[in-house]
Amino acid sequence: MDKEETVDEVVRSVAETAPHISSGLMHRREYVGEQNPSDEEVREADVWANELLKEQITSIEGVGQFASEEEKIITDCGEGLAVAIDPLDGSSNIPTNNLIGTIVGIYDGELPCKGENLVAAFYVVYGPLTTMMVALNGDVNEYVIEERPGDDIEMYLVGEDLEIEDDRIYGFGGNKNWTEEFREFESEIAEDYKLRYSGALVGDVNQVMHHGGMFAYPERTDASNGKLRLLFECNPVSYIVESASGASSDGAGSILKVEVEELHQRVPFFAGHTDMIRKMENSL
Ligand code: P6P
Repeated sequence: MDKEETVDEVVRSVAETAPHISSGLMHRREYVGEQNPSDEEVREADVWANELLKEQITSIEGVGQFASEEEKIITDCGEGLAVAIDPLDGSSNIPTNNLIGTIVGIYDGELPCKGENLVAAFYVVYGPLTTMMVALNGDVNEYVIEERPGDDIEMYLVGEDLEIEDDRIYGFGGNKNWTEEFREFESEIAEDYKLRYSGALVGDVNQVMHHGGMFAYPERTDASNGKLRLLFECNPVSYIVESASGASSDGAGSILKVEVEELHQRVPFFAGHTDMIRKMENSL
């Protein structure tokens, strides 16, 4: 299988697994009393979704490494591309029935490696619909995933070659511990833009992909690298946003150029309309 075929197989495999994840959350809402490598409480759904996706992805020919936000170490599974996932982004939203998602980055390089090595990235949003936003070969396309009889799925193309052209909304996390500089920046933005913040990166970025605007989870006074993980969240989402003519930043420049020191590294994260990102970089 060549690299393109492997990428297509990873996308298809996660799309086929998505309806199982969505329907299997109901009885897996509770915490299991363990922490993930980022010292966050883990729900049964996090563990289960990770195992489901790991089994699927590591069995694909042409996938050589698998890494997950839920696992301390990288799994070697042959030769080829490296797949890094956040199996259930925003799982704390399950009890309140808010949006959650799955984030996948496909790297052509030895993990942990820079976002510049990404060859594809996509995320699933579990909401009123199950949708998938896929960045591949410079294009960003959105699909609705419909479960069909016999464990089959249909992927309906509902958004083709998406671009972030408007700038109407903003969603900034970590507000209890913002720096003074960021607080000033946010108060300027709040005058002109509509606030949309759900507590799940995939849901908030998906709004930016549709309405235009900016998402941020900046450094905090108690966490200089913010909260979001570079390899599993920020790199794949940045690849998608930049493929849609948007911009990403760690405050200084593209997330995809950030050096990687360790697997679960956190990074201050900004992504969205290019003008808003540049305005932020010039303000902070
Ligand atoms: P807060 C979810 O836990 C997550 O990792 C991202 O999906 C989301 O953007 C962020 O944390 C939310 O953090 O501090 O608002 O709960």
